Amino acid sequence: MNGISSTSRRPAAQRARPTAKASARAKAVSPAVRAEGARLSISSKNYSSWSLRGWLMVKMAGLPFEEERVDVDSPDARAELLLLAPSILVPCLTHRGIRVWNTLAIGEYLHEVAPKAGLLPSDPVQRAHCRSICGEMVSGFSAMRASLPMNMRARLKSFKVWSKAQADIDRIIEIWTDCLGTYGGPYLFGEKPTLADAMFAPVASRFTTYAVSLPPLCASYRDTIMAMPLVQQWMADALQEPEELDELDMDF
Ligand SMILES: N[C@@H](CCC(=O)N[C@@H](CS)C(=O)NCC(=O)O)C(=O)O
Repeated sequence: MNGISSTSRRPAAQRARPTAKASARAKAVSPAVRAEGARLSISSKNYSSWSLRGWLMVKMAGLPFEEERVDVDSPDARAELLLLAPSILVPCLTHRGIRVWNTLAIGEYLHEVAPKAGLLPSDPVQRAHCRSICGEMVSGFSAMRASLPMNMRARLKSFKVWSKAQADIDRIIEIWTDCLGTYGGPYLFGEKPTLADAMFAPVASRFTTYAVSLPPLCASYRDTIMAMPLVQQWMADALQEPEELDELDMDF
């Protein structure tokens, strides 16, 4: 076992059926772009927050792709992963012979190949806002990421949030409140999910896992994200995963 597997080998019954929304998203990608199959390397669906972000972005772009599961702890898999992503990190997208790693770069690449998918808002002011909060997610919130690692299966009712993580949470509440108030929800930039929602989806999962106290508007946004069919689809796979990590206090 080399640690890399492809979900395309799953029995048909386990594959998600295309929904009307998925077909609409697929139409946002031109036939030429669709024809040249894409691969996305990801790791654990229960623990890997960056994998979830990248996977949501590719799904939202409507680009057909194969998932490559990578066990980042296996030396063989790490060697193969190095061939896929110079950073040895997941996610990494390969499409038309182009490799893109780093989730923000993947999102920007997808916006280029599927401009009609609405991954970024069409209004330039909103687009700049969206890019800013995506960048903030990628480069910030290290205390929250370290002390509340994503663990989609877990539910902790009385988790003590330490002050530095709470400061990160407060800033996220500020970002969400601002976006939902300005653009009217239910997603951060209005009626359709954008890259920003993919970026913050693992945060919604963490807030659910650790029962983080939120104002009603943000709690409702958290629930909207957790109820998204794509997030539910990912969650169903996460629940099936055999891997368990004892050290919950790591950023994975
Ligand atoms: N900022 C990077 C973060 C990617 C990242 O940290 N990925 C983790 C998984 S969630 C990883 O590949 N870890 C592998 C390792 O540490 O060996 C991105 O945007 O893609």
